[in-house]
Amino acid sequence: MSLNGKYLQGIITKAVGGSYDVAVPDGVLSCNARGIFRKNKISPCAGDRVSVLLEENAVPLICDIEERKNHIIRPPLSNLDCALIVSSAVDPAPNPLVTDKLISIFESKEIEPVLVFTKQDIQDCRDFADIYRNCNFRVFYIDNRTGDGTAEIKDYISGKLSALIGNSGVGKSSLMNNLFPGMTRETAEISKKLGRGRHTTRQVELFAFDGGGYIADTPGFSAVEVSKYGFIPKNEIQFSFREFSEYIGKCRFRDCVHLKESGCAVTEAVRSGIINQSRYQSYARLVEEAGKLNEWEFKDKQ
Ligand SMILES: Nc1nc2c(ncn2[C@@H]2O[C@H](COP(=O)(O)OP(=O)(O)O)[C@@H](O)[C@H]2O)c(=O)[nH]1
Ligand SMILES: [Mg+2]
Ligand SMILES: [Zn+2]
Repeated sequence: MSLNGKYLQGIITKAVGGSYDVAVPDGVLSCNARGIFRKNKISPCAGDRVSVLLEENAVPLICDIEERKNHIIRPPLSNLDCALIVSSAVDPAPNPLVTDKLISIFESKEIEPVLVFTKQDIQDCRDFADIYRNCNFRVFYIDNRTGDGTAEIKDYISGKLSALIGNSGVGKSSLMNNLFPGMTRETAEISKKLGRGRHTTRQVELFAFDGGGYIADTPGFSAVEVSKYGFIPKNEIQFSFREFSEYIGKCRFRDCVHLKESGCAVTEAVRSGIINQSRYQSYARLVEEAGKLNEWEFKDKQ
């Protein structure tokens, strides 16, 4: 049967300079994209679900992009189910504010934040991890030297589209190597041997699990540039702290932002120890930062 003129459904696994790898049921096609996307300022990116037109003697052509469930601009990724926020117990130590900011942004995009802790063999950070477990986030511990914990996380992310996020040195490449035996991602040791810095830039690429699902290996996805991933309006930040939800709406003032207001159910829960202090401090910082951004925007428009 000829495939000429047929359309295939697939997912973009790699996008480099106008050329796209699309995983289709029988393999991976190297594709171009219709000019209309560029004209409409839409860049097809990894994670996009697309329709590819096959024609004789022509490069397969991406004709249609399914509506995105969510999208991140830097690194460009669409349709994420979950964000694996990787922190190491030490070197570098976990950062509560950065962690909470990332969680907040992913929650606002309806991407499930999942916490992954490495280097427990060097230092214990269970107290920090428990803050998140108590808020009902999934928490995984990985020992990248032995591979302990890899099977559990693989089980959880199978069938989903996820991305590894975290600062340089937390063990993302080591985890990829453990998830895909036989694959060799460049870890800190290898970079050193090759005389390169840690920040070797690579393209975003999705790697397929045998049981379905993909993981994005995203070197550019560092926690340092967290503000680039998204911006949440000041009044909406409260909704991205899931443990606040049962208190929101119960404050004396309807427009309460849960900072200094009297009769605030959220700050009351913080005082009585139900809401974690460190999480609340991050919330207050994010609101403060968003307030400044709002002000600047406002000034711009005057
Ligand atoms: N002891 C220990 N070292 C780890 C663990 N995970 C990663 N490392 C080390 O931490 C360093 C940074 O790891 P790498 O995978 O390159 O981190 P990346 O920058 O996030 O990709 C390397 O020297 C790894 O061997 C772990 O669970 N335990
Ligand atoms: Mg790495
Ligand atoms: Zn309140």
